Amino acid sequence: MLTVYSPDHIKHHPKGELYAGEFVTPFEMPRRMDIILGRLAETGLDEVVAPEDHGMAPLRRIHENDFLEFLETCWDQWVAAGYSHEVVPSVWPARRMQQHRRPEDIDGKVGYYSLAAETAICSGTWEAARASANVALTARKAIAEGCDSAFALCRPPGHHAAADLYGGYCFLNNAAIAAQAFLDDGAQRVAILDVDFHHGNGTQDIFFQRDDVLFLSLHGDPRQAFPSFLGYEDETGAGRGEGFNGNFPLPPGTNYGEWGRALEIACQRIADYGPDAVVISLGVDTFKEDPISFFKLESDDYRRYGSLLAGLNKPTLFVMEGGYAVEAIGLNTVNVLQGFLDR
Ligand code: Q9C
Ligand code: ZN
Repeated sequence: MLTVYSPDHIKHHPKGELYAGEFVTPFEMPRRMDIILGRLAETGLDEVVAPEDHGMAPLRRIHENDFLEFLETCWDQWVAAGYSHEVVPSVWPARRMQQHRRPEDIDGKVGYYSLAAETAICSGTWEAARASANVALTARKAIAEGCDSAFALCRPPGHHAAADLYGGYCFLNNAAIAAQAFLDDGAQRVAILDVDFHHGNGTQDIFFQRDDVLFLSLHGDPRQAFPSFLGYEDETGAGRGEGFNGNFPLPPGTNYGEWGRALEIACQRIADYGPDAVVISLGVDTFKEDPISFFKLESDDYRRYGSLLAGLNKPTLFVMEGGYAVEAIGLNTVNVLQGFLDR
């Protein structure tokens, strides 16, 4: 399986993440990529290529222009305001405030475009986010040109980013951008299956009113886990999108037995939908040793569900999302790909 990877991810290297009331070394760190690349090499899955630049047009298909301009200029505006540390939001349009006012100062703008405070922006964040989207688009193109599957080794991840919101370590929604590119290239229907521990709130929001993308997500119940305010079972889509969104919120301690049953239901729904391509938002923060999550998957389970995904028998794009048990992230991620290739 072809892997697409860009070393430009390293340009996003915030020093701090606001966690439990203090700034800690971010869980979403550059080293994650080194461990995955190492495991790909060890297993002989070492066909790794650099992305092509796909320009701004495919990003504009998913994200608002003003949001893209904000991401591009945020760091410079922050510095121009006299700030020298990383960009961290501190104010939001809360209930009964004016949701649609556009503040002019950078603190106001950061609050307007963010959904959480853990994700710091540094000088190279925009370049890294763009490279990550190009990784997804290049892997997508490899499938359009005949590959059965491809692995977009994206960093930063994307599934929490909405059309005009960043947060949860995400800036551009790589999976959504790739799914839209499949459609713009002639696909009639695309399914996105999000197996990251966290609900893919951004992807859900982007496609909620559409029937040309089926979005399904297995995740920690939002009653108990980030992103806390989306990912409930009753979110089934709206308008012509009614019935084309599916959430599987699962409780603390969920192991492969329960998780795998939800996955089988999700796979059946995808088979019934009959998509031209499947995009997997591949997070391995479902692992039992993940430091910020509460599922109990073991390393062998990743192989098992990789083969389940192969059973869909569709062109499949894997897009890297989360996974913070860094020493095990290579084994677990590549196990999914190996399980898929072994059938
Ligand atoms: N107490 C992704 O996996 N913080 N993002 C959670 C837990 C944010 C995860 C705090 C987690 C974001 C792509
Ligand atoms: Zn996650």
